[in-house]
Amino acid sequence: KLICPSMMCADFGSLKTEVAALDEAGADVFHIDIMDGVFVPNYGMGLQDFEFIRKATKKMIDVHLMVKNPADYVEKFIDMGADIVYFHPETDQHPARTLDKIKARGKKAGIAINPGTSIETIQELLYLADYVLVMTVNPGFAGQKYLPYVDNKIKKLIAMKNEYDFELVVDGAISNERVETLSKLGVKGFVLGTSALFGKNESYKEIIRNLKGENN
Ligand code: S6P
Ligand code: MG
Repeated sequence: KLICPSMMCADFGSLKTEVAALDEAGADVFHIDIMDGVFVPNYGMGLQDFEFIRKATKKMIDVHLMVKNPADYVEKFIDMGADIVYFHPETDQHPARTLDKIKARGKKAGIAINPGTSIETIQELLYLADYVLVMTVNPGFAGQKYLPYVDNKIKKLIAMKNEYDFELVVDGAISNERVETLSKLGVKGFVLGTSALFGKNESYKEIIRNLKGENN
């Protein structure tokens, strides 16, 4: 099970302490949302935030590019220390080429699939992707409602993941209960924001310990 804190939900007034606490609590991958105000109607974190977090932890960092023409930026994020790069195939003229470009740099390549994007439109890319990030909300904002119709797509992708050789990660309104049920079904990673991790009374350590259970 990979626990991936969505850092746009962290308390930016004490970002260093937040990163250290999550790191120590057993977070596996720090999830950085980058938005351009065009592909999604919002602005996410910036390069400075990414750099700051990269310096503050040795854990893996993934960058979730919600931007048009992501190929222009993948090298930049890899140079800055991203371990996994996700982009939305519909934002890129040549998504297959961009996936190869990320892998050629020795990093993990991921595609992010919007709730309204069907598997058929990205199926060939599954051969090239190391990770598939299934959006369970429309991208752009934290604190939204889970879209239950995506469950069907998650199940289909779980059935395909061995043949195509990718791991599944879910992003959007992921609660404790959903980590539990989806993990049993075969989802590997969980991007956690306001639904399960941030702004709670329990410590990150307690939350992550409970989420991971005894065995993993
Ligand atoms: C949304 C972004 C996500 C959110 C995360 C927040 O566009 O890609 O990573 O930050 O989903 O989690 P929650 O539990 O507040 O929906
Ligand atoms: Mg995200």
